[in-house]
Amino acid sequence: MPSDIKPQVFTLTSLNGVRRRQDLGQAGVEDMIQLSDLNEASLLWNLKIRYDKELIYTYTGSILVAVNPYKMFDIYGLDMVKKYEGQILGTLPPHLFAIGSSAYGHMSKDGSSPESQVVVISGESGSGKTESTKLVMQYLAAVNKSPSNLITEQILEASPLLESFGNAKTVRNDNSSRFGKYLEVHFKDGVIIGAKITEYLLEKSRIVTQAADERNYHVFYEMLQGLTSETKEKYGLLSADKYFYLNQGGNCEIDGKFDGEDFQSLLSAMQVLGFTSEEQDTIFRILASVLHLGNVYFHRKQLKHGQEGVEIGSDAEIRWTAHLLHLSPDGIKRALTTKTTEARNERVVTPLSIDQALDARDAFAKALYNALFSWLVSRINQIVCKGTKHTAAISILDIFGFEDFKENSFEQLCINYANENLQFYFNKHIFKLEQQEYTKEKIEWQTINYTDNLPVIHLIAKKPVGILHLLDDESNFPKATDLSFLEKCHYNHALDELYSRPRMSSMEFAVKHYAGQVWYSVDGFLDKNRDTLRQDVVDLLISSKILMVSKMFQRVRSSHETAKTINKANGRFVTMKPRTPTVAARFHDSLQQLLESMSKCNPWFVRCIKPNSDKAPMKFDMPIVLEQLRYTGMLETIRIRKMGYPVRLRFSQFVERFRYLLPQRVGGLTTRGTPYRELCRVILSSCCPEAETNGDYQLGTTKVFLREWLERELERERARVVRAAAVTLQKTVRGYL
Ligand code: AOV
Ligand code: MG
Repeated sequence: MPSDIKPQVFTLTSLNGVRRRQDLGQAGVEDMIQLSDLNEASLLWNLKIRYDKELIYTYTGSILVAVNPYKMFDIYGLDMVKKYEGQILGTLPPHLFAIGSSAYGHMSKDGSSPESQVVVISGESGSGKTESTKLVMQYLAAVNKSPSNLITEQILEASPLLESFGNAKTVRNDNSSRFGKYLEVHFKDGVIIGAKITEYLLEKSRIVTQAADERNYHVFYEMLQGLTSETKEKYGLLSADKYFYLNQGGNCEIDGKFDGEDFQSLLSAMQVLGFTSEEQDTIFRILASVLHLGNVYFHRKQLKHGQEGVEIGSDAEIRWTAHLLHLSPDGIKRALTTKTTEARNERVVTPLSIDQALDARDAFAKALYNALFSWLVSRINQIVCKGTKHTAAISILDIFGFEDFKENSFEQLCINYANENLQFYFNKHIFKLEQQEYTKEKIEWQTINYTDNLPVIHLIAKKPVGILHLLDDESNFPKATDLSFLEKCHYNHALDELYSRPRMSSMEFAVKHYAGQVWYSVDGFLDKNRDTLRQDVVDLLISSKILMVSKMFQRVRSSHETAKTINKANGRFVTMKPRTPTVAARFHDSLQQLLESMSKCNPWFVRCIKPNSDKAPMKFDMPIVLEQLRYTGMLETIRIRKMGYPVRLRFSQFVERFRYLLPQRVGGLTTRGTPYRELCRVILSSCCPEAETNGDYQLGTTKVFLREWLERELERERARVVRAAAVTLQKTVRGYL
């Protein structure tokens, strides 16, 4: 729970009062739109009753609410896959597999062209997004009847592999995703034929620093536990506590995680994905080099002309890095102690101060790890993204959840900004588009209000003075500092009630996010956003005799070069100074692209809830859950799903799908020539006469609007009629034979 959110005054008497009004039974209600008393207490109480009965899933219409049990239940086996396969959502108890099954069913609905689906999984850090993503993927893999199992196996193995490299222990979550992931699973004729992974903003600072009680990326610890002593010797490796980049959190182990065993799983994942032994060797060489670099230290050194420089205190680490990456040791030394720049075709070498040298060392290590991570993602894509054209896709979005630490930096601002966008996407689908459609189609409707978070998105990213734009302006201005950036923020947003400045003169600002207020410390914002990698360092790494390393940095160089702009001025081409886009600009663009691809899909929402802040199994902390229900707008969501008409079909589409339910003659007329709108009414009133009196559907100007239960009823009836017709046909055919 965000630290600034005070536990609400919350008494059980109010809960008991609710219980007396509506009897929720032994196991609560499966779908919260069945709650007759719509208030916070009743939905909280319902989730609690269910959670205590180990029922972690609950519906709000077709939206799945999942409360993290922090304990594995035996509910994800093949028997469950079979049980949920092909079932209409809501027929069986709420489950993640029902979401998988519905997404699959909607993608390949017969009679219509396949439509891509997206499963959007949201929730704060530690609420269960990554676990849910893997379970949905497992479901899709299990029902998919692919002729080759290898590709599905490879897609499945890609998740734990990327987790090793992109997840780490934080104080919120022992397996926290430090990158965002959009997994697109490609289908052709209902069968998995490939996949594509897009990654978003791996947290780089973790490679060189970790807060107390946190760790670096899992893979380092797994490698050190799992490699044989001979192999470790080959890479010059010791135990984790010996490395500065691994021991800053104070504890190199995680309760209940077995790094050595996980290393074996990592190796077998690489095997399944078909990584060659050279590739594996290079991966370990890079990881080992990062660790060696982290132990490099410097001494101050007096140079000629009174200049101050540094010399390296630990030659052994330099030699190991050079040996492992096939680089020149002098080249590495030069890169860590001096800076080479080119001005008017002249090379200028400047000595670094001790702080600059430490920064250069860290930048080197971060560049290596980050390039390795990008390489991994593109290598996996090369393997699983086959050339065959797919007809539709089911995508699963699993990003880093909203977070608020004791100290928050640039990374948290980006993470929380991504979550704001996700919340906006949810609101847009559930409230905005929905109600716009009602108005457009002129159906009777009383507007339901919700908290629109667009003002926060504007505060962070709107041109020209959104916080990230001010940051970009300052980043492109050599004399700017973190303080000048902060002053610009204070100046431009002083009157915005979503923005706060500190009472003392600390280097902070706060943003009131949808999920609570977060204070950001601006120290390091400019450097992190510029994220410049010196050209001489890139050149050095390109000179590596290991082709894979050299190629990784050729890619880095070419991404810098594409950023060069050529301007036509006075009839002449002028090459502008290359300007690499900042981290914020790239992240913003990639988020826009993500939202753009998601907008082409039919969405399914999973709202993960974190039940306590102690990572403790089966502990349901009421104020913590209530806070999440509040900020995700759960009450309003239930209200709109209860009163609204989330299912809508064009009249013709509806008649096409449910024509089997049409009585032969309509009021003495044949169906031919009757308008589609009228046919819809006939089908609905003959099938579900009570639906009309209850207002469970409405006919708009071009579409029919249904409550979810009614669609379910119609689908069931349709399946029954189709089945009966098939049986009759079979009998007739047999009669002829
Ligand atoms: P997150 O993805 O939402 O956080 P995870 O999916 O990593 O959260 O879940 C955190 C931990 O909760 C897992 O490591 C499991 O121990 C446990 N857990 C989650 N879902 C289940 C489940 N369905 N059954 C059993 N245990 C579960 V972050 O990535 O930090 O935002 O950036
Ligand atoms: Mg995660």
